[in-house]
Amino acid sequence: MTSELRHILVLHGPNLNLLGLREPEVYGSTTLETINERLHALAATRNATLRIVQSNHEGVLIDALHEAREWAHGVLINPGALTHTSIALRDAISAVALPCVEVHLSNIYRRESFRQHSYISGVAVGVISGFGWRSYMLGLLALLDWLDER
Ligand code: CA2
Repeated sequence: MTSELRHILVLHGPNLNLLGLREPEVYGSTTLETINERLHALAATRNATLRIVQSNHEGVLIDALHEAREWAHGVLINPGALTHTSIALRDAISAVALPCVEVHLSNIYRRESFRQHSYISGVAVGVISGFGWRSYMLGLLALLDWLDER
């Protein structure tokens, strides 16, 4: 069965541009560019297209979400540290009312207590945390399956 064509916004939050270049013991040695290539390849197998935005600025991520109302079917997001701080990002996800899957490279529940609360999870369809770069692949598959069932 061929799925309907889907358009997905992928958002990477602050500092994720440094992936693979710093702290590989925490976040792995795979670069963001490689993750993006793998996401595009996976999306192509599922009749999905991706627009990918990385920003170190909360407002840029929020603007991308607002614009996505016009074209996207869903959102895959690693909010980075904004996960633990940003009510504005949570409100934007809630306002655009697009299904959103939250992903994290690390298992945030095994880390410092300040990382163990997410403002985003309460407005996400689901959360995948702790599988390194594979969290993104699992998250994309979960989002596309979720959309297929609706
Ligand atoms: O595990 C994740 O994916 C995080 O969202 C990553 C965030 C962190 O603040 C969250 O608690 C969990 C940090 C992203 C920063 O990425 C870096 C990559 C390389 C070097 C330094 C930071």
